[in-house]
Amino acid sequence: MTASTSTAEAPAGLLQQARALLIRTMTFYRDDPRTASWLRERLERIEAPLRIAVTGRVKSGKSTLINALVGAELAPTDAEERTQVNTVYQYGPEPRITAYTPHGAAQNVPVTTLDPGTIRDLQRWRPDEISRLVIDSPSPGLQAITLIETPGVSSSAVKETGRSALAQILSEADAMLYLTRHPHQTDIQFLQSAHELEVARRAPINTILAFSRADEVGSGGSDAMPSADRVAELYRNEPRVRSFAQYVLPVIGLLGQAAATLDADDFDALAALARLSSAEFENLLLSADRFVNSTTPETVSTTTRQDLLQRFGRFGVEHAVTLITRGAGDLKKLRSALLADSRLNDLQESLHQQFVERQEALRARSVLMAVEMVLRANPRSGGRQLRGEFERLLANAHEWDELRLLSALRSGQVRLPPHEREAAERLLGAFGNQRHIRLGRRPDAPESELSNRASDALLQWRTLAMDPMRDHVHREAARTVLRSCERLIADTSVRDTAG
Ligand SMILES: Nc1nc2c(ncn2[C@@H]2O[C@H](COP(=O)(O)OP(=O)(O)O)[C@@H](O)[C@H]2O)c(=O)[nH]1
Ligand SMILES: [Mg+2]
Repeated sequence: MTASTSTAEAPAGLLQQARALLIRTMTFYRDDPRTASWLRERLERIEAPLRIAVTGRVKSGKSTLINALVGAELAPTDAEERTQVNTVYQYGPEPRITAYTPHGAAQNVPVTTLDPGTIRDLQRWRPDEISRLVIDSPSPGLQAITLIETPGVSSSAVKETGRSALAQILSEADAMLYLTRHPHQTDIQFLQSAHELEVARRAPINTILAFSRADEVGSGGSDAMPSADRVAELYRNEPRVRSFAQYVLPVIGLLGQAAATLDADDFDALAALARLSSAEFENLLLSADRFVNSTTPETVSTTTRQDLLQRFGRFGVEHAVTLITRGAGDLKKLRSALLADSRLNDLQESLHQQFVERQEALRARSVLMAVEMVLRANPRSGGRQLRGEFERLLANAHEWDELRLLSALRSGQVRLPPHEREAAERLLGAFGNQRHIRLGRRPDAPESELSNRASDALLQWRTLAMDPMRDHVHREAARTVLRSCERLIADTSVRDTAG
């Protein structure tokens, strides 16, 4: 080992090794152009924004939530849509739509602006004509992540895993946001099938489960959200869900979409509605027709009403008006209240914590998954060495164990006394990946201080890992922290020999 391989950021090691293995696999299959170019595409993706698949059954609210996350109304949210087309929303300086056939031929669809109507028309093509749409949008919400809307999960799609368009697109995503209104057998089976590959089983670190349309829980209304929170808490502790999803939370995509697309005209219209008496307002909301065609208040036109109802939904209009009457007196205040109530803020934060901050480990996972798929689909004599390297990397992917343990500590699946838990989280990299942060020291701490601290931690966690009073799960957890300590010490030895 040389000094240049010593880095303070542990996960870089795994990604670099995975990348090197991908390149060797590419070389091994160089006389098979299809496989080689498929692998080259995966290699290039390492530098592109993280790819997150938004999945769930039909009408689970995928398109609506995508709009909320992007901050613009792009995805068509037709209640009746049953598209089989995968739609990729990615950052691009100019609006652009590219349509792909199942054979990979690309066609540019000329557009100057993006709107859900155009995308909807393209999604209606037959799957043998268009299998994928790639939408380039200059929305800032897409700079760090690419969002992929998959066709709705159905029980037949679950049975066809391995061949279906859905399985295909999932194998291309680094992480998954799975939406469900009420977890159903189909959801669980689907999540199970998505974890079929060896890599996926070894690294169940890439799934967030969202209870979507949470305003509709129970009888709906003001107690919907507390109920949704309780349901999420229940599922957070459900072992079957836990083994696939690292994080569970409720979300109201419709309110999030409203918040993300709210403008000054919307605010003025909603403020005018908020000035009505509560009896008048309730009367308006009795039906969509009444709301749209009414002339009270006169300042709000039919088109505006239609537009509000379409983007906010009945619940969204009512909620926004309530927020204004309770003091959300300007556009900014209303937007932030809607963001908070929709839980879009919480979702953004968990996407950031669980996915963006862990992207090296997730990308390593995707790269190894690609290698595994190729080795499985095109077995060849002479591939044994690659297979061996693959197995070794998998066995030593300590970064994934760290992430799994962190999620388990956060969810309460593994419980440690508070002081131990904090120490474990720090050593595992929860507060930052750099060596001095993991060791709880300042950036300018001398090497001797860091190595002493690492040795102390090592001794402490070795004792805990062998403590006969602890059960298997807790000794296993302590062993994972112990491995992290060993790596923090190993770093020192590299630096010592180099210096
Ligand atoms: N009440 C409510 N309705 C929602 C919410 N999210 C989506 N919807 C509605 O549910 C229907 C399906 O939404 P869509 O986003 O198209 O679902 P998809 O089929 O999963 O893409 C649409 O009519 C949406 O307006 C939500 O959070 N609350
Ligand atoms: Mg949709």
